[in-house]
Amino acid sequence: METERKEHRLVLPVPMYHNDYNIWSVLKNCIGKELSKITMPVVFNEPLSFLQRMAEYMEYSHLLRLASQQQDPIIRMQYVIGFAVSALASNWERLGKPFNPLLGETYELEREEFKIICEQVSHHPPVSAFHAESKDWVFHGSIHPKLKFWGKSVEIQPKGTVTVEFPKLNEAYTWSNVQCCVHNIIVGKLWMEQCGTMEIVNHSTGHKAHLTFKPAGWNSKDLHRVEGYIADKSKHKLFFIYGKWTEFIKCTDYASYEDYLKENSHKFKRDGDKSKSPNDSPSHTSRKVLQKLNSLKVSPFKSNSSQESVDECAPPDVPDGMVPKSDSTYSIDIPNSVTIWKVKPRPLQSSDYYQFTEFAMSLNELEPGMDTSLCPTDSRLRPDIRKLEQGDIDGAAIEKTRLEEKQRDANKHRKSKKGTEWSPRWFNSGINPHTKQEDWVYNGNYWKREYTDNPDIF
Ligand code: CLR
Repeated sequence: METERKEHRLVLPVPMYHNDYNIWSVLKNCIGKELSKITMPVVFNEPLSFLQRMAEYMEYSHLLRLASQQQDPIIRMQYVIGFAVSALASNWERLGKPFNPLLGETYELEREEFKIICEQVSHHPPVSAFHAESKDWVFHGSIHPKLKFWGKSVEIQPKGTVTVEFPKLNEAYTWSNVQCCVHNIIVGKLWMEQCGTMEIVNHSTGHKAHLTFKPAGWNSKDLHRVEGYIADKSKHKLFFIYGKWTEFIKCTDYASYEDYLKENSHKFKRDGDKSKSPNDSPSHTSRKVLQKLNSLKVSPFKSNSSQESVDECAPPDVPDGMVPKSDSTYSIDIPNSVTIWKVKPRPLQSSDYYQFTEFAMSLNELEPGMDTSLCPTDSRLRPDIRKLEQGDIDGAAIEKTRLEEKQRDANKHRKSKKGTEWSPRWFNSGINPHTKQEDWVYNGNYWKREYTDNPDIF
């Protein structure tokens, strides 16, 4: 399974075209529409399909290998948490819209440690399914991004569950991703946050991780913050988890966290009494400590009662049109903490290349040999995405329209003929054995590389 280490491209062929179009002029006509029905001018796109964007979940897949190597189920859970949160990191500042996958479009990626196959299994509603595997783990799921307009912001809920399996350990974990909110769609600069609760369940041992992705909140002090705990099956909290989905995830045993809370409330009083320096005025210090404590206390203690309120992407306390700044001066470090995951810095040129990570830069690369091996429905062969990548915006727009019309005609044709309904080629609809819910199950055939009777979608 493990393939040799290859060099991948580090940058796209040309820098992006920076547009100053107003996104609202397009979106105002799209209220209530399904994400797949929103057609935006290509200048709002990034040169990747949503299937490729899904493959970005894999950037830190080594965490799954580390998880599978642990004897202790709690440490395994820590790495699975690290993986689940790290999978969202590449979304930071990525405000280009990936191309809607065409029905039947596929995307494969083979790397040293894993291979993944993604397929657009349904167009209305848009559902993308994926299945990744390595020698130690399997990771699969499906995503149906659901769009909701909230006035000045848009909320995107990635409906669907994802599952990690460690076959040798006979263990499975499932969770659902939190929603993503894009703000300032009418005026100002777009910015994004991920909010809500994520519950990661180990179906074999009953351990659960309960994570809260916080809204930026007052003063943006909680921007990108994630907090929560790991509990055993009798709901005893064992570990405290904290970090930012854009930067890192750490954990410490729950007792150390509780001690830290107590100690810092004393410190808060002492500092208030003694501090003399002007920059460290009592009110300044106590406000800082208070902020810290508040931020720490919110989710773990109120998690059950406040679940509903954080689940909805409330309007932010950030002023309209403004982009909140992450406050890196205020970073908590609780004794006995271990870092589970840390983000890789973005490449230097990232802002000229759609804010891509190094991993994203490589996803649409046509590697030597792919011309003969690749399935003809692969996203890399989409002419509209390729043209945008090469900076040919007009060409990309023409191709995009052509492909969308071609897809519409094919749908009409299938509807008019009985017995020609679409069925996905690599996934079957079925029941997820762990959640007992409907899911898309990989049929195991893609990597045989027998690509015959390919639908003509490009
Ligand atoms: C976020 C992480 C989730 C899966 C997911 C689903 C839909 C994606 C979203 C992620 C990130 C933001 C996204 C969105 C679809 C469109 C939107 C790429 C990857 C971009 C920013 C376009 C916004 C334009 C609107 C204002 C219409 O697990």
